Amino acid sequence: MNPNRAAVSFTRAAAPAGDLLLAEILAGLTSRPKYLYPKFFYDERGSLLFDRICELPEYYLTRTETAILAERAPAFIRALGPGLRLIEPGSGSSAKTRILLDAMQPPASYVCVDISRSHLMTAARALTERYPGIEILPVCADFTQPFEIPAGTAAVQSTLLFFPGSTIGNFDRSEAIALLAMMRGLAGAEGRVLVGADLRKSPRILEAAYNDAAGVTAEFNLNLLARLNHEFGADFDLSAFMHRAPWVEEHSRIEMHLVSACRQTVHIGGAEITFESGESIWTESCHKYDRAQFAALAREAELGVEEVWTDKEECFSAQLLQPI
Ligand code: AVJ
Repeated sequence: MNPNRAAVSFTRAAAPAGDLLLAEILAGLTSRPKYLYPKFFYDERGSLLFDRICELPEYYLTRTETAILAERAPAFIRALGPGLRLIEPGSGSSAKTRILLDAMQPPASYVCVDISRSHLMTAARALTERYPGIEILPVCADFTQPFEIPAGTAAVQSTLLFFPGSTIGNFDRSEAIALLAMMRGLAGAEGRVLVGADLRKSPRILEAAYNDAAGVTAEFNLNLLARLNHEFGADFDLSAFMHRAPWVEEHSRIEMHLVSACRQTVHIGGAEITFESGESIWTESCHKYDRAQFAALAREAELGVEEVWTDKEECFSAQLLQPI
C-alpha cells in the first residue's frame, strides 16, 4: 500500500483547462498575420509527438539538458535538504524531473502543472508509484493563466520552480518576463528558479532541429490543424499546408509556421477563414539567448543569475536564478 496514494487527488486536477477556447482560436485565425498559440499543440497526440521530437537525432535540446541536469542537479537538490517543494509549469511526461526527484529528501512534494490532462495523469500515477516519499500534486492548468498550488500535507521549507526544456523561448519578451516574475513569486524570497534556456548557435544546427529528416516536427505542427478538425469540426485539408521553420536572425528565434500551399477557404466555428497562397499561420517562436541576453531578461523579473550550468559546447543552459 502506497502511503501517498490518497495524496494524489485526481479530482483536484479536474478543473477545465486543456480544452481549446474557440474564441482564442478565432482571434488568432482572423488576425494578420494569422497565429495560433503553441500551447494548443499539446493534445494527447501532440504530447506524444513532442516526446518523439525529444528523441530525434537533430533535436539536441532534450538530450543536452538531461546531461547537464544529471551532472549538476543532484548535489544542488541534496543541499536544499528535506522539506523541498518542487513546482514545474508545463511538466508534460516529467522525464527530466526524475533527476531532481531522485535527489529529493522526504518529506517533499512535487507540483506538476500541465495543460494536457491525459499526459499529466499518466505521469502523476507513475511518479506516485516510483516516489513513495514524495507527495505528488498534479494540477491540470494553462500555466500562462493564474493557477492554484494545492496545499499538500508536507511542511514546506523551500521552494524550487523548475522550468526546463527552453519552454521560456516560446514567449516573447514581455510574456517571458511576466512568467519569470510569476515563478519568482511562487518561489518566495528564499526560493530558487531553475530555467532551461537554449543558447544561440549556428543557424544550420537550429534549423535542422526544427526540420528533422523523419518529419516528426512537421507532423507535430500539422497536428494542430487535425486537432481543430476533431474538436471544432473545422475542415482544414492537412495536405494543403506545409511545415516551415526558418531561423530569423533579427529576432534571434526559430519561427514555426504552417504555410498554405494555395488560395483556399477553411470553415471553423461558423467562421470562414480565407488563405492566400503562401500565407501562413504562425504557430510558435523558439527564442534563443546568449548568457548576457538571458541575464538581462531575468533581471527584468527581479531575478539574478546565481549559476549557469552548461555543456562543453555551450549548446544549452540551465540557469539557476534567485530573487534580487
Ligand atoms: C517545448 C518549447 C521546448 O521550442 O524547442 C519542438 C517545442 N517545437 N519542436 C521548442 C518544439 C518544435 C519546444 N519546446
